[in-house]
Amino acid sequence: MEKFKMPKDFLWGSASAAYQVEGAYLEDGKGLTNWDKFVRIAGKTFKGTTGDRAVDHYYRYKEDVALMAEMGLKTYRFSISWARIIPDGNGEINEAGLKFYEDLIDECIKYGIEPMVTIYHWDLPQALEDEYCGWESPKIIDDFVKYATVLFDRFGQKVKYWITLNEQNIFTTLGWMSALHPPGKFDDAKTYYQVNHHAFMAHAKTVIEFKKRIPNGKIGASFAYSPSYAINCDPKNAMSKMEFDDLKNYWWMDIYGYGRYPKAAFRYLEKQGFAPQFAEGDEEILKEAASKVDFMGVNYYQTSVCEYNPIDGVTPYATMNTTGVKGSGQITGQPGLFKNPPNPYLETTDWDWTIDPSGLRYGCREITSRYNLPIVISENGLGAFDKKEEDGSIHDPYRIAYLKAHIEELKKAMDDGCEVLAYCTWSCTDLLSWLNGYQKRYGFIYVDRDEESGSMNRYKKDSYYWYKKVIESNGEVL
Ligand code: BGP
Repeated sequence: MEKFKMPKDFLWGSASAAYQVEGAYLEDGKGLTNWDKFVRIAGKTFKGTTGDRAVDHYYRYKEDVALMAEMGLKTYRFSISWARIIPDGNGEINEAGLKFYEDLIDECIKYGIEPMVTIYHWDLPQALEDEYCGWESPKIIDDFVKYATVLFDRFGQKVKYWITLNEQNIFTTLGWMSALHPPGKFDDAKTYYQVNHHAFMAHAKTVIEFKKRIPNGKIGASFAYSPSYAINCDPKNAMSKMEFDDLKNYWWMDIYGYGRYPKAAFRYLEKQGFAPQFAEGDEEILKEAASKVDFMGVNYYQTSVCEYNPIDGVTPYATMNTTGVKGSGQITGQPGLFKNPPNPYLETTDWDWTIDPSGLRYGCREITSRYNLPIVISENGLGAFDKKEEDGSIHDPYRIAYLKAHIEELKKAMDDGCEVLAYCTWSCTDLLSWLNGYQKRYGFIYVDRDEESGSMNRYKKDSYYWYKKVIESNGEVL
């Protein structure tokens, strides 16, 4: 057998999100978003950090894209802020907002970088929150499709790759279960599943609309996938893995891939009184969209260990490590079903995220077996403290080691037969980490700013030069 080689058109990329990089939160007619409001509630983010200025990408996008081009990036995944396009969510279109993204897209294309657009990466026009509680109302479905359609009509000829929703599982879980994201609700399971159903419908109708308008484009959702392992072969722990997968993974991926909820999880929620309500026609729409998606988008950071959790055991509500003090995060779980203890075989980051490169292969294999869909790795990366030396260099061998190990496993997955179209690291420049401030850095490019201020100047880290070689050699030199 010949040694495996990455396909020639493989999309080596990097990803960001509007709120985390752009700044300019009040410029050029942009409406306020749920995040603009949420970060102003005392105690919600690390040291009260906001994305008001973020890393100034709104003004420095040309410099950033030039740096990406020099690195050889084949694709840049970024998100569009709904409130720049339609400031109040469902009213007038703001030409200045469209113009900003058009310029960004053109800048990418100028260098041969394939733009990959995320339609929604968590920043919702606050006006929709005020008008009808945002995702809690089915009204959002048509407003979302309308917004997406504006984007398709304007950018559809230039942008081939589209992602409907970024990590629906995360923004809904943190938004309605643990109050860590807007709208900051706690333990509201009934609303949580209904909110998810609305988000699924918005995704599905958007996919269907997209295919009518841009039949040659590619579209899918990006899911925060945590593949799971049972802690051991005790049958009750094996069962806990099954419960975890149904409720935490397949609940989302089965809708994207099959257009239906996993049966046992749905039954469990029915018994609890939390199952979502369907409107007439929803079932067919979900199925139709699933038959039309082009890929499963995967944001991969870590795997989970599953162990039986007694009914009086740990809950989904626990302290999250947002400070970078190792070991300050707590174990979570679903009473009566599963809990997720640490994996004794694996290291963790300073923010207690498990480092498991082989989990990427494992997850790709699972998706391929279960859904037989191509895969876009839309995020993967290491959040770490970085230090800029006197001479402006940044030595981040830990990030290189992390990415190298993950790419090696990705290649194995592809050699196993998984069709992977793209690999986007999180992130290209340093950026705002939603709850963890600016000290948790992910980029190849260091941005000189901390929680308070900074020059915003860009500096190349060692990993920048390393990824350039990876891309140049199409993954041969790691
Ligand atoms: C994903 C999000 C990204 C990004 C990343 C890193 O969940 O899609 O927006 O933030 O995780 O997470 P964090 O910033 O919490 O370290």
